[in-house]
Amino acid sequence: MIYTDPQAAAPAFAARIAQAQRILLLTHINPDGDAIGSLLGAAHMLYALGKTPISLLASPAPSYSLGLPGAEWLRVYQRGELLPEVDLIWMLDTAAPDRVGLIAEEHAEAFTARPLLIVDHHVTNDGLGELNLIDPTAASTADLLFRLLRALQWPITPDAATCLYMGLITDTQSFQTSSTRPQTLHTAAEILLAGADRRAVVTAIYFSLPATTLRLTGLVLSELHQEEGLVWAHVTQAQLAASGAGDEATDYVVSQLQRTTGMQICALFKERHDGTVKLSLRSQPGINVAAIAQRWGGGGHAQAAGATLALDLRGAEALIIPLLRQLLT
Ligand SMILES: [Mn+2]
Repeated sequence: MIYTDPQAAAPAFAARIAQAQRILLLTHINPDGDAIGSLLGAAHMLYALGKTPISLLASPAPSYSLGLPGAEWLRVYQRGELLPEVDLIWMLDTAAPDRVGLIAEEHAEAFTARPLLIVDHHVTNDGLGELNLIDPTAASTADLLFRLLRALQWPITPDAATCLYMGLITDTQSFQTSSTRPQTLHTAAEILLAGADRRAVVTAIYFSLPATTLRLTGLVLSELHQEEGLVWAHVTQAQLAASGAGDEATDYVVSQLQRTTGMQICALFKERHDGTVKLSLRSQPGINVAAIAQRWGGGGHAQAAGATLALDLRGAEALIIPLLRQLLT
C-alpha cells in the first residue's frame, strides 16, 4: 500500500508497529542529515513506545550529526555480518533497497522475508514496502516523519524533535531550497514547539567548520575565475598540504562557489594524489551539467554532477571550460 498523506497512513503504520518488538532501522548509503535525523527520530519514538529499535548504517554518519541525541546507537554494518534478528524493517529517506549499500547486497532476502515500512520523499521511490508513506513534495523525510508521528498521536520527545530538526534544516539548506513551502515552515515551528534544540543543530551544521577547511577555502578562492555566468576554481595538492585540509573540505569550497552573484554554472577542479582531477559541477535549474560529467564517465543530477578526468589540472580546465561556455550560449 502506498500512502502520500500521513493522516491516511497512520492507522496502518500504528497496527504494523504494534505487532513488532525488534525493529531494524535503515537508511541510504553515505547518509546525510535527513537520513540520520529521520533514523534517530524514529529510534527515539520506538524506545519511548517500549520497542527495541536497531539502527544500522551502510556507511558512517557525517561528523556534524554525531552530536545528536542517540548518535551512540548508530552502528556501521561490516561486510559479511549477520543481520540482527528483527520482526520488522523500517527504511527511511531511501529511494530503493539497493541504496542501502552492502546491507542490501548481502541480505537482499531480508527485505522480502520481513515486513518492510518505508517513509521517504524521493520522487523515484517505487514503494516496494508493505506500507509506504512517500510524498515527493515533502522538503525532507524528517518533515514527513514528524507529521506521521503527530498523526499517530505518539508523544514526540525533545530529543526526537532535535533529530528531526536536523533533517529538516539540512535537506532545505535552512529553508533555501525550492522544496521549502509554507507547510515546511509550519512543521519547523511545530518541531521547535516539541522542544528541539535549535541551537545545537545550527551550531553542528554551520558553526563547526575545521580551521583547515577555512584555510583551504581562502587559498582556493583567492584564485577564483569568473566570466559571465561561469565561476570556477582549482584545488592543488600543494594547497591541501599547506592548509592541512582533508578531502571533504572541498565540498565546502564548492558550496561557496555557488554563492557567486550571477552564477549559472560553477566548477571545481581538484588535483588528486594519483595525478587525476576530480571535477565537481553545479548549475542553476535549466542547465544540465550531468550531461558534461557523463561524457567523461561521471554522473549525478542535472544541477550537481561530477567526474574523474585522467588529465592534469591545466589539461582538465582547458578541456572542460570551453564545454561549459558552450552550455551557456
Ligand atoms: Mn532527504
